[in-house]
Order: sequence, then structure tokens, then C-alpha cells
Amino acid sequence: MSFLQYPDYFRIQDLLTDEHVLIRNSVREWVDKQVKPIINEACQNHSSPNYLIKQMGELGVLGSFIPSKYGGGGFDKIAYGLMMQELEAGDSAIRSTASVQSSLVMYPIFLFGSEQQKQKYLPKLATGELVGSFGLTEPNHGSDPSAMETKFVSDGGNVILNGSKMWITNAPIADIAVVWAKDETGKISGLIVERGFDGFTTPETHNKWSLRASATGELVFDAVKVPKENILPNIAGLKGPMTCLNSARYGIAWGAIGAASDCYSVALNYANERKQFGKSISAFQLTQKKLAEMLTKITAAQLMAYRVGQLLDLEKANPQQISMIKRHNVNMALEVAREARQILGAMGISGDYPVMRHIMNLESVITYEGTHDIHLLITGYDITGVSAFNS
Ligand code: TGC
Ligand code: FAD
Repeated sequence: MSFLQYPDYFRIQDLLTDEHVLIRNSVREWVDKQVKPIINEACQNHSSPNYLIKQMGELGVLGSFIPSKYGGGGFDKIAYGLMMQELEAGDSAIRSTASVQSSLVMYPIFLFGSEQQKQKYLPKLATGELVGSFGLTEPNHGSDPSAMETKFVSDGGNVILNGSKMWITNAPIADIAVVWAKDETGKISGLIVERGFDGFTTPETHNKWSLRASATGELVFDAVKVPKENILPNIAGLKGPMTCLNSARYGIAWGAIGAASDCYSVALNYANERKQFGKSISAFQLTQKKLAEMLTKITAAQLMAYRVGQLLDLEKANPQQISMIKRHNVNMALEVAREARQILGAMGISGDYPVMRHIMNLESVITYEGTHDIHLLITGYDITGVSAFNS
């Protein structure tokens, strides 16, 4: 078990099955042993610990909800959420790798792929033998992916793909990319592009202050010949990538709880140990206010994530509920992390503690998978029936 006791004020654990608890504890133990000891240095050096990906495959966090006949774990969505929570307590970059691989690469192949595509890619993605990336965002289109410019034209048994994707998690290390692009009629399709296809390059994005242990890059397509058998046959339109994003956004809502819990627990320990004016700083009312508010926020986020997980497992959740928890929980984590940093004083900026690293990571998490404001507008649309995007 973790050396830190993460908060569970409303006894969420009592709502979990024995299997959930086992999964959560084994991921937490792995994070404590394999991630926490190395992650500060990886971030300071701006390098991604890619050797962990195969370990994550062994741990079962890649495609946990994909059926076992394709190499997945066949677990429910609460189990997936718990895994993301524990991974992000280690670092958002580690959770990013697991959520992109699971929700944005394996899931579209599973949902929309041919049987041959499923057999070819899913088992190797589940073990981490293959690493995948997901290309939706473009240099000129982030929040408005429907206006994407990347396109392909038919050429016999192939299509010719042109365009580029930007800000793509794991692009520089990925063996395959699930790429969303328009055909001659403007319809969006998903294509599986393999490293090694002529004209396909993946330059790395350097100089990031956030997610420094994650490899981010571009996907550049210069007349890439993609066999038609690599097109996902069972989906057309923006609904395809958005369906995958629902799953990833849900995982992020749990992940944010992990980052917040790590910050809270570190801050509580520090407050109990650090003395000023002759007493422990946890005795000051202002410190107690911070800790009490942090715990309240984490508890609310836990309940929201757990309930949406239940609804997903009952197939009763909708994308708008997922938008609400992604937005709420990531914002909660940033607020908690910033308060934790205050409690640690100068130590809050040191790599000896995880707090500043979590803050920097969460500044990406609040933007990717739909920005804070985009998710607010999705809720606004749901309330009023009027889209602020297209009006
Ligand atoms: P709109 O006209 O509303 O919808 C177009 C079609 O898409 C369908 N749709 C959805 N389907 C399922 N789930 C959802 N959440 C959906 N949202 C929309 C919709 O039903 C419609 O289908 P159809 O069949 O009627 O055509 O689309 P819009 O152009 O007005 O835009 C809507 C908007 C703004 C909500 C959407 O585009 C959006 O969410 N933008 C944010 C983009 C985004 O999230 N990008 C993420 C890129 S991937 C990433 O960041 C990975 S980081 C991973 C990591 O490292 O962890
Ligand atoms: P923009 O869309 O240009 O938005 C800029 C600002 O304008 C935001 O504040 C936004 O909220 C606001 N805005 C935009 N439209 C509206 C509106 N209608 N009303 C009000 N405000 C608006 N993408 C992928 O496809 N795959 C990945 O793997 C991936 N990984 C990422 C990893 C990292 C580290 C980062 C930082 C990003 C990643 N992304 C990925 C991209 C991410 O999804 C986009 O950054 C995000 O969708 C926002 O797009 P943008 O950065 O172009 O911002």
C-alpha cells in the first residue's frame, strides 16, 4: 500500500467490489514502486519513461474495458476510473499514455474496426508491444475539429492522405496512429496509419513546461499511401472521435482525483510536521481552512466520478454528464494543487515534492480533451438547447 493515505471521507471504498479494491491497490502499489521514484527526474529532464509502457500492459491498465478475447481486461468503467485515478496520482503523463492507448486507440478499433483490424492491433496494444496515438487536433483546428483540413482521396486499393495533426500525445513514439480525416465528400473517417508508411513523420514538440514526462508531437502526412483496409469501416462523421473522447474524458475525471489526492496528502503531512511560531502550521485556522476545503472538493469530485461510472456501467450516462465531471474535477484538482503549494511554502516549488509538477501537468489536462470553457458551453447547450458554437 501507498505510504500516503489518500482521502476517502465518504467511504467510497464501501461502494467498491473486492475486485475494484484489488485493482486499485495493485495499481497504487505499482505507481509507488515504479513511477514515484523516477518521475521527478524524468520531468526535470523532459524525457518520457517509455520502458514503463510494457509494465503497464502487464499491470492490465491498457484496454482494461476491452473484452479479453482481444487482449483487454474485460473490466467495468469503475475499474477503469480507479486505474486512471491511481496512475495520475503518480503523474498525468502516465495516465495520459494509458488513456490514449485505451480510450482513443483501442476503443475506436474495437468499436469501429473490422474483425481483421481488431485481431491485428488490439492484443499487441493491450500488452504495450504496440503504442498508439490519436490524431484529431490540427494547427488551425483545436476546439472545432469539424473544420479539420486533413483529407484523403481514393487511389485504387489505397487512399492518399495529406495534412497534419498537432499536440499529439505519444506521436513521436507511437507505432500506429488513429487519424481522423475527411474524404472527397467532406465526411470524417478514421484511418490507422502505421509508422514506416512513406511520407508519414512524427516530429517531437519540445520546450513544454507541462507534461514533461510525456512525448508530445505532430503527425505529418505528405501524400501518405494508406491501404483502404486500414480505414475503420463502421463509422462516419465527428461522432466517431467524439465517442472515444467520452471514454477518455471520463477517465480524466478520475485521474484528476488522483493528482488532487496526492497533493492533499502531501500537504496534510507537511502541515503536521512543519512548525512556525512554535507550533505546527496545521494548528493555524487558515491552514485548516485550506485543508478542509481541499478535502470537501475532493470528496465532491469522487462522488461525481463514481456516479457517472455507475451510469456508464448501466449504459445510462450521456456525454454532457461526462463533460461536467471532466471540467469540474480537473478544475478541482488545480485548485487543490494550488492550495497544497501554498501550504508547502517555498518547498511547494521544489521537485522534492510532487505538487508543482501536478500543477504544471494539470494546466494541460484542463485544456486537452476539450477545454474548460468548451465543456461549460456543452453544459450550457444541454440546459438551453441552444448551441453557442454554431449560433
Ligand atoms: P456538433 O454539431 O455538436 O456534433 C457533430 C456530431 O458529433 C456528435 N457529437 C458527439 N457524439 C458522441 N459524443 C459526444 N461527446 C459528441 N459531441 C458531438 C453529434 O451528435 C453530431 O453527430 P451527427 O451524427 O448528428 O453528425 O459538433 P460541433 O462542430 O458543434 O462541435 C461540438 C464540440 C465543440 C462540443 C466538439 O467539437 C468538442 O468537444 N470540441 C473539443 C475538441 C476536443 O475535445 N478535442 C480533443 C482532442 S484529443 C485530446 O485532447 C487527447 S489528449 C489525451 C491525453 O494525453 O490524455
Ligand atoms: P483553441 O481551440 O484555439 O482554443 C483557445 C481558447 O479559445 C481556449 O480558451 C478555448 O476555450 C477558447 N475557445 C475556443 N472556441 C471557443 C468558443 N466557441 N467559445 C468560447 N471560447 C472558445 N489532441 C489530439 O487530437 N490528440 C492528442 O493526443 C492530444 N494530446 C495533447 C497533449 C497535450 C499536452 C496538449 C496540451 C494538447 C493535446 N491535444 C491533443 C490537443 C488538445 O485537445 C487541444 O489543445 C484542445 O482541444 C484545445 O485546442 P487548441 O489548443 O487549438 O485551443
